[in-house]
Amino acid sequence: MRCNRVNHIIGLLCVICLTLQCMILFRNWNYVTRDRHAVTNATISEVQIHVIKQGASFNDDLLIRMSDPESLVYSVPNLGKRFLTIGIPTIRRQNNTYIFQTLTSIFNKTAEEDLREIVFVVFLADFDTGWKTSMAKYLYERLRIYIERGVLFIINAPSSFYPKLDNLKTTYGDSQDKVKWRSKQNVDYAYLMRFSKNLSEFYMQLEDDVVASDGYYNSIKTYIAEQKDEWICLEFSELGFIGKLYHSRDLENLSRLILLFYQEQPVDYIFAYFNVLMTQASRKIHKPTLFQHIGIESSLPGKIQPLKDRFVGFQKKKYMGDNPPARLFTTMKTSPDFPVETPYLKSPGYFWSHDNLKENDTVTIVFDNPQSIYRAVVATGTEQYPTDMIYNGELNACISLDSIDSTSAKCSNYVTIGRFVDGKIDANNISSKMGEFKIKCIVIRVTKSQPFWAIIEEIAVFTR
Ligand SMILES: *[C@@H]1O[C@H](CO)[C@@H](O)[C@H](O)[C@H]1NC(C)=O
Ligand SMILES: *[C@@H]1O[C@H](CO)[C@@H](O)[C@H](O)[C@H]1NC(C)=O
Ligand SMILES: *[C@@H]1O[C@H](CO)[C@@H](O)[C@H](O)[C@H]1NC(C)=O
Ligand SMILES: *[C@@H]1O[C@H](CO)[C@@H](O)[C@H](O)[C@H]1NC(C)=O
Ligand SMILES: *[C@@H]1O[C@H](CO)[C@@H](O)[C@H](O)[C@H]1NC(C)=O
Ligand SMILES: *[C@@H]1O[C@H](CO)[C@@H](O)[C@H](O)[C@H]1NC(C)=O
Ligand SMILES: CC(=O)N[C@H]1CO[C@H](CO)[C@@H](O)[C@@H]1O
Repeated sequence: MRCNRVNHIIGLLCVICLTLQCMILFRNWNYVTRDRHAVTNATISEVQIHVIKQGASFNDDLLIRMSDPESLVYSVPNLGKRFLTIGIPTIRRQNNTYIFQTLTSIFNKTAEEDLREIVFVVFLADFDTGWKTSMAKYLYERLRIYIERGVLFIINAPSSFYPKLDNLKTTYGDSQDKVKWRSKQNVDYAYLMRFSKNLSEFYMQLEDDVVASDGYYNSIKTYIAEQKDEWICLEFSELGFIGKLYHSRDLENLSRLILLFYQEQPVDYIFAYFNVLMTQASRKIHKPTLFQHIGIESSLPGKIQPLKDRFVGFQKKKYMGDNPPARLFTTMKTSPDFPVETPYLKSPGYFWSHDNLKENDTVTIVFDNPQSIYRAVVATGTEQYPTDMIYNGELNACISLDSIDSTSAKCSNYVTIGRFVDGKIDANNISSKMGEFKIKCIVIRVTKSQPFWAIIEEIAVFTR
């Protein structure tokens, strides 16, 4: 009896095991076929490329086919493999459209001869066929010359490429709406990358609401050529997934990783993980960055996004002090991208306090050797962010250094040599105030808290 029951239980276990195994097998099979499916359908891009090779002409026929959601939009003559593909996904926004402005800005900044080395792929990634059709028409009418020359591709994706976008896992405490938005965005990127993987040697991701800076293409080429070590990703914007450049040979794998975690992670995390997985440990950001956000309205309905890329357009230093060797410290919050030393250096760049300023926050400059100084200038705010100033603060020249370690320094016995007026201190005649004493440190001190951050663009010290 007992034996029988044991057998019975074992039998039951076996059935359960088999079922489980089947389920796993089925899941895998399902996964594989789905993936295969995606890959086969992604070879629609190859169909596209095939059409390109046939040198399809541009007529209303293509426009009409556009209204078929499964078809691709405008094909172009094949110009052979190019140097750079710039991929731009775009979807419908409630009130604004930036894509046209983005494209005209970029075309305007691209020299005629460079257009032969670049291909732009605009991916109409909305599910709304009506919008896609009218947007394709709109772009075609205005940018026809680029389309016909094979510089601009306008594509869309078959809806079958998209995995499920409902009842997604919610991660990072995001709402279901936001998870859906960012998951779809992931799939958009994956599609665009697969489409683009064989068009050129390099691929750069852009958004539909950016403007390019002058000479962006030469800066990109130069930065690529300057790389001595192996690299995976070069960045030309510090924001989100803008201005990230890859070898096209890595696109297939990156696209897979994005699809694998499309529910769990926003794309700006996935790309960072990809770089690390591919053993690029630190970010390689070209400064100044080359692309500036213009979009205030995010493509997530109702979300306003006044974020600007703070590296764009670093100005040359104005005052160019003697700036003897020194170490700089601050009590303000810093980020690795905007170190406190930057305003003291001769090269362009600035210090951006990553937080509000509190009373008695300081930036301390400790000279390696005591100095005789006749003038000191501190300029805050920038041409682009003129209001990001220090509003209330003073500049003190100290003759004693009490303590110093790797993170902070304490100076004392000071004379106040200037106060901020309109975000600037220009202290002259310092020598007359200091007499025979040499200066060990100068300290910028905030005298009144302000509920927003500040930028220090330049610190210039003139010595006798
Ligand atoms: C860019 O725009 C400026 C001002 O409208 C114009 O003068 C210039 O010729 C344009 N350049 C190109 C390459 O389109
Ligand atoms: C990629 O492009 C090269 C040259 O243009 C071509 O020989 C190759 O077949 C293409 N591969 C795919 C997968 O389309
Ligand atoms: C990436 O993709 C290529 C080509 O499909 C493959 O050979 C390679 O092993 C993949 N993995 C990595 C880590 O590059
Ligand atoms: C879009 O416009 C409508 C009507 O003018 C307005 O109610 C809505 O707030 C706007 N949405 C955004 C994101 O600006
Ligand atoms: C700032 O420093 C001054 C002078 O040392 C002191 O009187 C004041 O209480 C300090 N304020 C804060 C908020 O710590
Ligand atoms: C600097 O000091 C000298 C002599 O003390 C004086 O003549 C001159 O006016 C001062 N300049 C300024 C800008 O304060
Ligand atoms: C839209 C589309 O082409 N879908 C196809 C994707 O690939 C599978 C398998 O080859 C086809 O059955 C679909 O029709």
